[in-house]
Amino acid sequence: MWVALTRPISDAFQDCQLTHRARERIELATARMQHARYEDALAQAGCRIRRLQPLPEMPDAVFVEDTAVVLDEIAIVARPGAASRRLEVPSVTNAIEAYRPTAFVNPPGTLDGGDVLRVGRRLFVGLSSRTNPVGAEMLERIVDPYGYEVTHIEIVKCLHLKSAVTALDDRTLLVNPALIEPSAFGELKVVESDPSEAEAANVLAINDVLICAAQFPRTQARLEQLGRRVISVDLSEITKAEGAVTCCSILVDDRREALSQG
Ligand code: CIR
Repeated sequence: MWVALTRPISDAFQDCQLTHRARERIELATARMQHARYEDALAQAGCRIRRLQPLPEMPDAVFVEDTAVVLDEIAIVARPGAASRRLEVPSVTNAIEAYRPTAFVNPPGTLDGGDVLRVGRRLFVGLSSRTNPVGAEMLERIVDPYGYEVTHIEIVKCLHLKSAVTALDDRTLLVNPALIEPSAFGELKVVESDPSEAEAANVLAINDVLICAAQFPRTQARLEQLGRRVISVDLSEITKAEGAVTCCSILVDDRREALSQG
């Protein structure tokens, strides 16, 4: 059973960090409604939702993805590159300790979970304005005993690696070639997002479903033409905070439930 860790949108959401977007007024009630629909989509895709405590004073706390990377064997507690986001981490650590042994990215390392893309046994790590080489190397050392192949990729045109590329499955990526060079991914199959949709390469694959942001219908149509089942969620207010589909959850394969059910 997949557990999706989520966190309610903060009262201070309007004061979120922005790097590649201009600030726009965020309609908080609408953002919260969109977040609720996002949780519904995760549930429809087969996840059990586990909500973390609200952090009303932490503007970006809804973007839980950046605070931890959960693998089958271990969870890596991140150290967000934006100092304003570091107080989001302790409550996530407490939650994931119930599911996995944990290891930490420590100073001077910084790492945002949005910069870590798992594709089967490979991890692609974005070196971005949030993730520094020390943080990426710390992650690499932590996962080395488990046999993950780690590739570092320089990110300059967008916030995170996963702003530019996400996995559709263990062999196929959705890539925005305007943000990242598809050849960086070697032999993996690449589907390109529609060129008119700059933020469309971030989708969340869970079970046999892709959760996509409704603002990007052309990319969604491409995925549907490939026979993929898509659940589309309007995230227009959340996008104003430079968030996307993967950012709002941490997915944990909860094998304890499988074991307890025999
Ligand atoms: C930030 O700049 O940290 C937030 N406003 C957006 C974080 C989005 N997270 C993600 O893409 N993983």
